[in-house]
Amino acid sequence: MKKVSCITAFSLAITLLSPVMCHADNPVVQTIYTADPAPMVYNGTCYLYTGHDEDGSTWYTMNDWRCYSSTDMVNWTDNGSPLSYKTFSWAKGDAWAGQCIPRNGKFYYYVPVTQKSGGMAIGVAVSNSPTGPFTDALGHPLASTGTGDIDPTVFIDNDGQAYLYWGNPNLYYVKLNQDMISYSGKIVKVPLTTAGFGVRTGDSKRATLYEEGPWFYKRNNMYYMVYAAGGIPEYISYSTSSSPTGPWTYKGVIMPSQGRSFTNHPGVIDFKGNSYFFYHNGALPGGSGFTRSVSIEQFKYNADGTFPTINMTTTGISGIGNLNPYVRNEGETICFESNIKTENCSEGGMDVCNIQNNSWIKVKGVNFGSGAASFDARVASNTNGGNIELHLDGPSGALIGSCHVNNTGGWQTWTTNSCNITGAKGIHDLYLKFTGRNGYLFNVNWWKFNPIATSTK
Ligand code: FUB
Repeated sequence: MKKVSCITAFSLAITLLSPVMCHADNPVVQTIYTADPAPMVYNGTCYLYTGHDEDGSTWYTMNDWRCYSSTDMVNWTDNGSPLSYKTFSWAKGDAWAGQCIPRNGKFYYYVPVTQKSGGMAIGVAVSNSPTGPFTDALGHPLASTGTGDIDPTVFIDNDGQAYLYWGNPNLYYVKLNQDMISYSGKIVKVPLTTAGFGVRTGDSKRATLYEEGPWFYKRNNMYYMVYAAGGIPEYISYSTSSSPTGPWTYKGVIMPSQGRSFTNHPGVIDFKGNSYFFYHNGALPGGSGFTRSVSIEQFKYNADGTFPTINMTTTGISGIGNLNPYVRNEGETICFESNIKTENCSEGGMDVCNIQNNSWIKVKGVNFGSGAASFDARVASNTNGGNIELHLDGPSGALIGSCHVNNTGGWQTWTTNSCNITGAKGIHDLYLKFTGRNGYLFNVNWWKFNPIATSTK
């Protein structure tokens, strides 16, 4: 296993900030920098596709996309990287903002990349699974105008017609064919009228507020185009239409400019009866316009379908339902964490790695019901190991059990360890707090509690 050096300014800052950040649930991912959120609802799960700003970036240094999933919107499972610019043989870099959509049992992921021949273009990758891996569907770009071919957004209307919009500074669209990997007709350049996209002043090149990052969808027969607006720093505005191809009417600002990132990028979904607004900022330690992080806010549409103003928070959102501790839960299912990383696991999926003394993982809203009797964890260690301390409601909250981990003979040599649990009843935030000596202690693949046996009469 390749150990990532995580004793960096980033990790140190996370650790130092832990006392104040331990009640925050935004940003969604703390193990890496993420950007350009693209949520997708499929089969009762919300998949969150993101871009990935490399540590220490001073430009949009982005090599792959990442995928997270959740059924409760607060505990997110890290599914690793489903797609890289390297998947496209004709691309040489710049895994910028994309969006994935399901159709006919397959998943189509539209992304911009820089071509080996120069200039950016829109590619499409396909997979049988929402978590990938995705393969290049065409072996060449799907769409290219030669100018600002970035930030594709895709939507399938009730009549089955799919639309792909994209672009900066122009806004283009095509009508995708049923196969989702070709289109009919020409690429259409949307007229960026001031009635449709607001008035920009002081910029001789742009008359309207539209900048980039469009997010296109329909709700209650109204079509929405939500986008990054206004230049530097960007804010999020939107326009609506009664038709999927406009004309558009400018509706105003949703999220004003805030935070340390001068770009922002929207993603909007309804999930399990709630509405969610995804965006990015520079909220993690070391965060900036090139080291961004995805966050989520819950909101309610106004009665006429317009947006309220949505501000960035670190508190985040309430979860939907509770997490069941009596089934296998992935170590990389995380609400918030301090000083860990994730990596590909030899047993499939991902595992939690680079665990050090006092690292912790918060899992929110765990329902222990009438009580837990014991705890199992799938662990591996190439050093002296350490302990998994199980605390309620805080990293120093009530201790309900402690599970020792020994050297297992390798970072990917897995064994299941168990320990007794006392005092875990009802609903709590669970903290897996890791203790031991210096250096990396052990890795965690999954964990599971076992309930107190109840008599069956
Ligand atoms: O992440 C790279 C670029 O920054 C995206 O394509 C834009 O939307 C902006 O977020």
